[in-house]
Amino acid sequence: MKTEKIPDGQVISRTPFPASRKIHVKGQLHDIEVAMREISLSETKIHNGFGLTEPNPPVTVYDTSGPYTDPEANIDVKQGLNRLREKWITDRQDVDQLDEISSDYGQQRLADSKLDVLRFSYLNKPYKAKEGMNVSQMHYARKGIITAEMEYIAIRENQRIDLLNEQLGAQYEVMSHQHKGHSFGANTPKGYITPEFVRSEVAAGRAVIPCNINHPELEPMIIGRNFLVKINANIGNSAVTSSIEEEVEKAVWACRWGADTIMDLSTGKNIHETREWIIRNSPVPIGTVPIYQALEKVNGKAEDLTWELFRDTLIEQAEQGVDYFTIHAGVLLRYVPLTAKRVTGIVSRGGSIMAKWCLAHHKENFLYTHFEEICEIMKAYDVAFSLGDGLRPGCIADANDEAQFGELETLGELTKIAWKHDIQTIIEGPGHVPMHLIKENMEKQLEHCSEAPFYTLGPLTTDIAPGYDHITSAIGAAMIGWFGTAMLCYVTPKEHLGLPNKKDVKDGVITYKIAAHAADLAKGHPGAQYRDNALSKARFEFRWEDQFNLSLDPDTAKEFHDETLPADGAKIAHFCSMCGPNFCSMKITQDVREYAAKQGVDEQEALQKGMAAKSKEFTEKGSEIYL
Ligand code: IRN
Ligand code: FE2
Repeated sequence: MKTEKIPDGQVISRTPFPASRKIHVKGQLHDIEVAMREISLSETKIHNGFGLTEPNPPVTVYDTSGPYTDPEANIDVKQGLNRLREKWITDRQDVDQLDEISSDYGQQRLADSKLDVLRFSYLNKPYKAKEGMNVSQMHYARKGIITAEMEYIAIRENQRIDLLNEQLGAQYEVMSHQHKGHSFGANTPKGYITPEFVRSEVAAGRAVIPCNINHPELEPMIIGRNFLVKINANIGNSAVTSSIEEEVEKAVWACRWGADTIMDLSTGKNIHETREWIIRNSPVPIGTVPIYQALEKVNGKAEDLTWELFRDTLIEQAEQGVDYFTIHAGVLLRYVPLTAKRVTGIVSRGGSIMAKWCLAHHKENFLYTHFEEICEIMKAYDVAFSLGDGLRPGCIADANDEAQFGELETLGELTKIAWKHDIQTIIEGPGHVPMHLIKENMEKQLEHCSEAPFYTLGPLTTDIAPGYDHITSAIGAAMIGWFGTAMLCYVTPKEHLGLPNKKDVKDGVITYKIAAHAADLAKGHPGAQYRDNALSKARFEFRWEDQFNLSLDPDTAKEFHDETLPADGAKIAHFCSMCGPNFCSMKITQDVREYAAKQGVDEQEALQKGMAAKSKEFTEKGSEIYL
């Protein structure tokens, strides 16, 4: 067998973001340190002739990049990340550490494989709930317990520690951090998320915290419509083009640009090892579609799948630490004929596998008939359900049809069963849906699935732009996010065309960050707008570097600016190459304000005068817009 080379630290992206550093906020209820990113800003020059300046306080942002962007973090991919949750988990005293892996396949891999990846010493000893115990966050939440994970999330979601303290009379503190007492400008909506609010949302099933007890490396996050809208990035090899090494880097890369969760959709022969690598080195929750690996085990023959084999696969992956499973249990035998007249039939991979199995055996989907047994596995490790939309529409013509909504009703029925076992559950959604049909999706999901979080793939709002489907889908994603979808599954520019490369992954993630943030603004999430305000203020004051540093993708912003004005001086110039020095509206407004201050007239009056002057200048220069 070919041995995969273990990547050394060098291949993993570790560059910190410009003008940024990691800060850690200490918990109040638990011994936790919540990681965030702080962007420092330059001063504002006050134009009053005295050369005075005014400081701009640093901006703290939600950070998914994990320790990779922290130059002080000691990272060795051969060891995996620091197991920060391990103590939280063992302190609850409801888990046992097993002597060995209990899935047959996992044991076999361990015995057969000479792959370096299996050197992780603790791999042989996964955690599992003690007999009869349930270790899901929903279970704790319903018992009224605020876990360390919940407090972590409350601090993280707020971003603005000053407001949290003010509202709670608490004293959350930033550790090893010189700028105590943040203040972030006046025009930000006030609001806060408390640890108790996190608990109550999880208890109600309106939010989930994907956090397998065997993935102690993750930094807890929450998926729910009363929190920041999250995004998922799919990664996965194809046998031909990718190595394990590249897969780990792809995960780290996706997190760097803002992926809140990663789904490992790997297929092929080293799937177990690939997943181990990714989980051990991932600061974000990992999801999988276990039926893919089960299919691999029966050499791609869907009809050969059995419940026993699937069950073993679930245990194998749960013991590795997968945080959520896509389970296509809603693809019922009776729905399959409803897809016959569709333009694109069944487009879900998992959905088509289950449909094929159902038809071959003329039996009900075994994921449906064994659902309660699946629940027993989920609660022993705290794996969350992502109930798959195996019948989602694959084109505009098929949107909102009977097959799609029939399955959605079944997913609602399964949600109730999962909740009976206190299993955290999210619901997967479409797909391809034109804008005017999007709202109905959200309304029906809320109604049928009792407000369990919705997690959609886009939706793509048109089919005519292959090569640009990150955009066709971000339009739908922004809309459905605004309507209440909790997590958006990204689509890359390569969708429908090929396997995404590194650039595609970044483009997909940034595009979805935009959709998610646009939805957060529209929903009025407390704290969402302050970054916009800080960036706009920097833009207006021609603090170019600050504008780059506050942006989602500082590298590209700077690169584009450099393309036409590469000189260092241009980074302090009061114009850019778009309008040039004479026609910058922001410059004109500033001139007007200064003029008004000097003249002692009000801005309105000055504007009249100033605009008249500019109009004269414009006419004199020949009234050309593009010089
Ligand atoms: C998200 C919402 N609906 C589907 N998804 C994602 O699509 C799902 O979580 C998985 O990552 C991917 C492929 O799923 P299928 O094609 O097996 O359904
Ligand atoms: Fe599609």
